Amino acid sequence: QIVEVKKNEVSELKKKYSKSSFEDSPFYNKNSFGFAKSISKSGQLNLIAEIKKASPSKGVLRINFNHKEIAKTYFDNSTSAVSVLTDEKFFQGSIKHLNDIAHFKKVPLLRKEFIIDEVQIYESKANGADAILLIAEILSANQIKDFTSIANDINLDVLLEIHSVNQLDKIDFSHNKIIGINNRNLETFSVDVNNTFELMKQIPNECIIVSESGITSQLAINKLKDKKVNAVLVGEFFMTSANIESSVKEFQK
Ligand code: IGP
Repeated sequence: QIVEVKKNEVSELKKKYSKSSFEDSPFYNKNSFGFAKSISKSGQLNLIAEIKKASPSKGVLRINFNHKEIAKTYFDNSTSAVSVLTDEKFFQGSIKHLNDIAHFKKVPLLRKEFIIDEVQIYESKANGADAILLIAEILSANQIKDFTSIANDINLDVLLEIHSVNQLDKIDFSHNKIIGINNRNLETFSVDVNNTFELMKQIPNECIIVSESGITSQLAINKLKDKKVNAVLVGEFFMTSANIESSVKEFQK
């Protein structure tokens, strides 16, 4: 269903823009902040904090949502990177949020979107992203390979997301070194951090591992630290917190 919506969005986007129209953006020719480096600092569990107004399973997560204020809180509390949802239909995000935040960013920005066409990769760069998400489930092995090269050519890192063993054979780990393991089952929406530990076993050691979704407790954080996971991606826990700043601090203890 999401992919159908994205196909329409992409065809609209392509009517308006081509690669060259994005090249005029002030962000396009600027160097990126290194996402891979920032989320793989050794001896710590690096935090990628997400800006996510709503989710398909829970609806609106935060009433007084202000993307710039949240970004500032994340920047000022030494997060390793910030993830910005740009999908409008299901997450109430916007590409404008990314662009606004990019003007005062202090850490690398990940564009959180369902990418199915290269035009979205150019659009990401033009709006200040340092990295993009690719979701193995909705892409072919060839698309993963091509989109990764296109992104890397314009200085964007790629976080490749998987959530089950079925997707492993689509991946060439010599090209995709940053692997996100989604703990959320996309059919039932249930979350289980053990999914990270199970899938990690099948991924080469030199990869950077990001555990995604459903991380809401210090217990989960400690387990992830123990197993030497490089980074966590946390959205809902912060979005539903009365005090984002203290929640971020608590998570980084
Ligand atoms: C964050 P959570 O449970 O902390 O809000 O999860 C992030 O992992 C989640 O938003 C996410 C996502 C995605 C959203 C992971 N993969 C793909 C949209 C598309």
